[in-house]
Amino acid sequence: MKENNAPKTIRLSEYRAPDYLIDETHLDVRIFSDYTDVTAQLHIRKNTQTAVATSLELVGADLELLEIKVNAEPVPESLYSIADETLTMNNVPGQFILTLVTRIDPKRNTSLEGLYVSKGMYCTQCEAEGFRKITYYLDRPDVMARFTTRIEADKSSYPVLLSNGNPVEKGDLDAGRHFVKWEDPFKKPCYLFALVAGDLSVVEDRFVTSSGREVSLQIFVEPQDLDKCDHAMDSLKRSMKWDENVYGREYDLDIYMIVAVSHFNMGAMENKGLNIFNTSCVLASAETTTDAGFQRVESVIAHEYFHNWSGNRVTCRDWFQLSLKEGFTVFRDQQFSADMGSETVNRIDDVNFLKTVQFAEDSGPMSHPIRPDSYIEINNFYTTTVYEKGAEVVRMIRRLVGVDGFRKGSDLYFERHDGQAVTCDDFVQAMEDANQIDLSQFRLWYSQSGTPCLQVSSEFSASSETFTLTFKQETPATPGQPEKKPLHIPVAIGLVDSTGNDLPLELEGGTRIDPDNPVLELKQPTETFVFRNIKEKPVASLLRGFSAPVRLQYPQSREALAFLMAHDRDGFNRWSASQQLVVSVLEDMIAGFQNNESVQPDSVLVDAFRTLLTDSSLDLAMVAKMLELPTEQFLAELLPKPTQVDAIHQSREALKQALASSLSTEMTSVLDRYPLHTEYHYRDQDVSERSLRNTCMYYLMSLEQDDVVERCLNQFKQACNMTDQLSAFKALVHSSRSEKSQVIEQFYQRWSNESLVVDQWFMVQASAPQADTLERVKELMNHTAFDMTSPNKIRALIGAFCNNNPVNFHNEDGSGYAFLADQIIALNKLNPQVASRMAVIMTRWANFDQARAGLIKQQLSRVQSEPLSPDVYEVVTKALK
Ligand code: 0A1
Ligand code: ZN
Repeated sequence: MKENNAPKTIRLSEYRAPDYLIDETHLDVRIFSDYTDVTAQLHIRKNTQTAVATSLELVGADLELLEIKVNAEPVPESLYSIADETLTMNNVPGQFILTLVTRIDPKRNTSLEGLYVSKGMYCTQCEAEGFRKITYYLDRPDVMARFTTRIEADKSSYPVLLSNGNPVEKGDLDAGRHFVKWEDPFKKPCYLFALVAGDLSVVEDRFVTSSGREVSLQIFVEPQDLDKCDHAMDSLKRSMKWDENVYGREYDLDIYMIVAVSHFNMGAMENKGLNIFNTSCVLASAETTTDAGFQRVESVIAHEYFHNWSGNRVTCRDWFQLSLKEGFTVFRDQQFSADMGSETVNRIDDVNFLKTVQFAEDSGPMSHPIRPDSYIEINNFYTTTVYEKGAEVVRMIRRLVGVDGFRKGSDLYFERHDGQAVTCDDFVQAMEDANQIDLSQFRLWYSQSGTPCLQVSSEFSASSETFTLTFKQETPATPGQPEKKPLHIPVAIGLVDSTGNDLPLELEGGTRIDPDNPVLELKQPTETFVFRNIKEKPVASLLRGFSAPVRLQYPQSREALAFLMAHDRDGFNRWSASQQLVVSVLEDMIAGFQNNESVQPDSVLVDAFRTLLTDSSLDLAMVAKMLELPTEQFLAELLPKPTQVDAIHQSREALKQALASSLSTEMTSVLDRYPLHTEYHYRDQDVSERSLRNTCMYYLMSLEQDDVVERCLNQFKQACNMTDQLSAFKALVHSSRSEKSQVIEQFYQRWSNESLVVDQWFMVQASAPQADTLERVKELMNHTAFDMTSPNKIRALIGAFCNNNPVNFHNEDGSGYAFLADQIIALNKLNPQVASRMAVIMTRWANFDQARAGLIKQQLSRVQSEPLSPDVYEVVTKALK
């Protein structure tokens, strides 16, 4: 671990092409019980395009160098030096074979980068810079080599030995050992290297590509999970087909392997031909996985598969370009999920996430553009900005060039850059070249951070029959960017007449707006659009489908919102109107709370919700979404600062109860209309029914009346699937009913052997609003099922408490902050990546009142006084700047 002597800042402006290239990488990995030896044979050549240096600098971390040879000759110690994670060699030839033997200790590697052991299985994680923990290398994505990998291990403990590409040789060795040799025909950067050794079972299937090649599909899991692979396999086949149909992309190897591991820092990893997945993103069964879990598996399987083209065939030149592969691939997986289910519901979920998490990130001290210009630790930049805002930027390009234009652009991009390591600018250039358009102002979305605020005003003139919309855009200053330029913003709109129809849009001057894609393109700080032939005052529906990642400020009356909620042609904006209506009612209640008055919710909202619950012509999935109250975190992000933690919580609870009591008849009849399913199917209708029933149950449980509690207990006992069981479990545990301790015990007894269900058990308890939750969380950290080396467990218990339990985490006595700081300090040594993710929570101190802000900063300073990993160092230093 590098310690507090201010780790170096890496800058995009200082990018230089590599002086040396590696054409071939031959690895021989010999796994022994106490250590692993890696022999790397690297075919190195000077990069004639750029090279000035005659010394070669390789990077490595936590390695013991046992041997070093150039063209089979040992290198004398005087000709190389090792210092601070580098191996420098002077006077190397223009082309040569470098042989290195390094010894590593995977069993003691708790960082989960490089080669490590998860539940007895060896596996790797090399993105972004984990390969340097395996051997000294040019660990940068613009160095691409062809790899062969020979793995050797004890046969009975590690019968399965996997790496990228195709197996080309295998055999038995002395002393019960065996080996397998793999060859990957595609050159790749080392971050896509992977290796697995374990005792795994496999589920197999096949896929025939559009050109008729047969691909063998294999999912490797622990034997007890064999029955939980069907959904992942099915999702994989649908992803392969979809990428052929929608992007014309075919799979390129004979095998596609997925391995599930329980200890994993992220969701999954797209290593060429050998994806490694967090078990939570691959395993699914009716009994153990919720509908949301099924959805997550489908989208992560798709995401990693799509990387085969957007990431692997065409990769990133440097890590500043991360959004080139991640923004584009998230966009692709979002499109896929939309095509597999409800486009609108998927869009709502994605936007909700963006507005809750990314908007918060972009207004805090870690704010950065989707293409950052500097970093200390690249692992800190796997963010919602790079991923989700990056996807929004790609989505806007598609909106600007149209669906066909976008396909032309992506075809050109893949064709032009296949086998290369390129930049975000190359992607935009391909879109421009394929469509002959100018995206020069649009490029600012890549370099400018912060969420633009879009203020809109409107005016109807009956006499001139015009409707005028004025847009004013402004992006607030962010760290390192005091001045902002106006962005190119596509705003999809409709003007809705009193019967709910969209009016034809014609601007003064005669320009007609395409009725199939009605978009206004903003480029100036202020722009005005005058629509003519508008005979009655319309209701404006703005930013349909959330056409740009901006904060829209357009004050509309509650009646107008209720009208849009019922009539907007755009499903996303129907939902958005319902949320705005709820927020506006909550604002009244919060103000009341602060004056010690109890405010009843406006009848406009109660009536609108009644319609949702009773109108049988409405789409069930949409009804369920619209009835969901915004989370406290969403509200905290949206409402003025300092965040009124308690007022938000109490008012939201009060609103929930008021709605439950005014609409209890309608909600109870939903429970009757959609009784528990006796068989589980993951299909739209069933998912919507469960979602609506459980939402109503959640409202009704807030009243804590005996009949509902009885119903909830029955659902807990009788549910045939995890969605229904967990909903009932959560409603009970978050109530103040005495039955809950028994339910907590029963749930654990039933599921103690299912690690992913135990995660849910931790999560529900950690997010309980009751005042004793922190004590309970501390107790649970001593539970046999808790494991401080497992990121899933840490996220489920510590993460859920700090992220999903605002009233308790932000307790004004500071106990939540002190608890989090203790965990960051402990994790900093074990797993810097996870520690730094936890530290990010503390960067939001400026959003809170002085007392809380002071307490958070005190804890940040306490963390800062420790010897820190670069990961935590960067976050804490930026937070305290
Ligand atoms: N590229 C993967 C995400 C990933 C990133 C970093 C990791 O370890 C530090 C692991 C996975 C994806 O986008 O799915
Ligand atoms: Zn990705």
